[in-house]
Amino acid sequence: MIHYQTEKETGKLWLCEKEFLPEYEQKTESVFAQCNGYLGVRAAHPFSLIEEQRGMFLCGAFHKAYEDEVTELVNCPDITWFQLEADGEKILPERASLTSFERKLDLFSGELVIRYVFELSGNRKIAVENRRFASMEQKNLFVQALKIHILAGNIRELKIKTGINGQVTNSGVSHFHKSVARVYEKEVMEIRSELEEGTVIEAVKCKLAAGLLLEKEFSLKRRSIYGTYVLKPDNGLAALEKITFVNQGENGITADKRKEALHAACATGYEVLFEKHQKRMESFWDTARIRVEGMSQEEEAAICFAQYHMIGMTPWHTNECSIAAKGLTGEGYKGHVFWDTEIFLFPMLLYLYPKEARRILEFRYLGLDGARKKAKDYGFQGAMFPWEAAKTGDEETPLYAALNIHTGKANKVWSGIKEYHVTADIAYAVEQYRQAANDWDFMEKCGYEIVFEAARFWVSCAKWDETRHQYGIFDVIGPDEYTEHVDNNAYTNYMAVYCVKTALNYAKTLKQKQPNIFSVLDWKLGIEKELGIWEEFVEKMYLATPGADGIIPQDDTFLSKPCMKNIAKYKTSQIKQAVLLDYSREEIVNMQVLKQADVVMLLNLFPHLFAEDIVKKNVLFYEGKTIHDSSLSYCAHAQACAAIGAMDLSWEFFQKCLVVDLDENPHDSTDGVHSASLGGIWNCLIFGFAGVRYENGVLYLNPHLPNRWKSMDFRIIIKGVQVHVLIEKKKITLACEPETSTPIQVEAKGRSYTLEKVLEIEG
Ligand code: IFM
Repeated sequence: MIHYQTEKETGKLWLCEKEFLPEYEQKTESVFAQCNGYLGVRAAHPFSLIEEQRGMFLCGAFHKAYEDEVTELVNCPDITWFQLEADGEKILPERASLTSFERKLDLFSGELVIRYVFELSGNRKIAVENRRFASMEQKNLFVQALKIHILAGNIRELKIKTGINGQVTNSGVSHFHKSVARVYEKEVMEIRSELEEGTVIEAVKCKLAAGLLLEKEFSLKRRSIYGTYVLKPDNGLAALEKITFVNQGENGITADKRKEALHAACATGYEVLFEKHQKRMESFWDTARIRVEGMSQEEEAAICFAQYHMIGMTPWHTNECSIAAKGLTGEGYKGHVFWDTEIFLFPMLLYLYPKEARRILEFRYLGLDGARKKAKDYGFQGAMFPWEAAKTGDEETPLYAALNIHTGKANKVWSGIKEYHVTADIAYAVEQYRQAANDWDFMEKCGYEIVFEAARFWVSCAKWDETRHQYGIFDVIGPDEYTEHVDNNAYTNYMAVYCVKTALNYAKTLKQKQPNIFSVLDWKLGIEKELGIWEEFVEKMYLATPGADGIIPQDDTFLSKPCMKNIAKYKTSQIKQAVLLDYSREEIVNMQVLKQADVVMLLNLFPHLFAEDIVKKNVLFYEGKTIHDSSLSYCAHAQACAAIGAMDLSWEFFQKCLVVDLDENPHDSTDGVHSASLGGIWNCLIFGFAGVRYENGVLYLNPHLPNRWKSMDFRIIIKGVQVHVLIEKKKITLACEPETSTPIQVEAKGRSYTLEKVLEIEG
């Protein structure tokens, strides 16, 4: 069940919180956050609340506070706080004085609107409206408006205090070693907050939008600066607009330029700035919108919610940072980047915004040195990409997790050391990108090197298995994190072989057709002498095959472990990872129980790897053993079940993944939205329900629409051509927008077609 209400009006789709519910505060702050890829601001109330967890995060602004701390995305000085007094009476959102309330997010524009009606002493009543957005048109701008309307009684003066509060921390850890605040021209407040490597500059200007300004004064506090504005309502109305210019470092933007930008933005004002921002948002939606005939308003909102956040977490401006597991909406996972990005979030970018997809891969290219160092540190060759990345290619996974409250000991985190598959996931994304974007320039500049270095890593970590007379990859963690230290995890081995095969194909083709490029790469990496061993790896690596019962073993020992008899208890539990309350980690590792999709992920990435009946058997078999304790699991299963035509199950999982961030549990998403799951919603829609797959120059369409849906309408971009896809129960229509001179090969319903302009496939 979705916790929020939805409302539709022309051009708007609102996600609404209609009741004042402090216990949901931290969740709603994440869910309703304003993000533009450069900055992300949690949707806290303007007024202080005990339950609040204010936060502003800038893409790539990482810092490590102390030696034994982890590098994390820094919580930057807050700009959303306001204090309001009406004739000396403080306004606080307490239930007693609050007679009406709503906080709502327009999923199309990303505007947040918070409205309160307060009853004050002496039968006075005021309405307060706070609006804000993170500009997509000017990435440095965060724009807010506070409007006060007197509904009853007489109020002579409204005192509004607001500014920049640098007394913020990441859950108690302070990152800025220095903070300098000042006021320019008696109107622009600024704080420069210094990290070891970089500065965050926030400059604020407030503009009177209604009423009369009686007084204005500025005050400095330790690491904060405030302006107090005393307003006389005019016709019962007073309003202030607050524009913030946020910048990482100077980057050529001097104090004068910041002031200039603020003056210009203030002169333009909230409404016009918003219109411009909205236009940019509309252009995103023109490409991204998925229209489904037959879905409920809640489903539509949940899908738009997923896309809204994906748009907001994408770095549109740089390749120097990537997308974190919580986007820019919270401190969770320290702002780190996981395989979530390349496997769950990357597909939407690839098929809708290929330029940005390229940047995501360039980020990994820029991190190659860190990945090479990791490989070397562990005795391997090539590049071993970090399981958790921050700003570089260095491994950032903490070595120990939180203390076990019963033993007082810290649990060792093995994923940074053993979850190798991320290296193949990145290479997989490169190959997907090359195929769908046809971007050979990227391959020359970055792609070949990523794939070659990844291949060298895989070859170097394979070991000869005397019993099997094959190579194996030992002691790893696959995607299922409840199964540690296993040999020959099927997902890992298949992905590794795919990576090395891809590298080998490129190396051979380059050598033959573009020897100059090959020699430059060979000179840099020394790969030619290794091609023989790559070949041997591909031929002799052990790849699990289905047993007599059709089941592909997840790893060498999985199928010999005992089953968990009471698994149903945990599959249906409202508490995430409840299984860890009853079983120790060692016990779980030694049972047939999965946290999340593993073999099922492999089948999602390679739907044609096995015969249909084998795929079906394995999806159902492994789902039965999966607790779905990771937010990455429901979407993966929704997609996999759709692909095998298990539509009831698919629907059940789809409903669950739609509400991963929106459900009624107030404790979910408090430290940020679940990016991978949001990406997985898109993947389920496009790859699962619409059955899209672009492989080796062919666009495959094998739709499985949910029964209650009549049609699905969306766009994808293939080799630079935008294809408008309409899937109806008995018909698929494809139209190139505009008409293309590069025809696209299509395969649907067992037949081949060529798409040039419009293609209608009946049946
Ligand atoms: O990458 C995931 C992992 O697969 C499961 N635990 C959470 C990580 C970040 O989302």
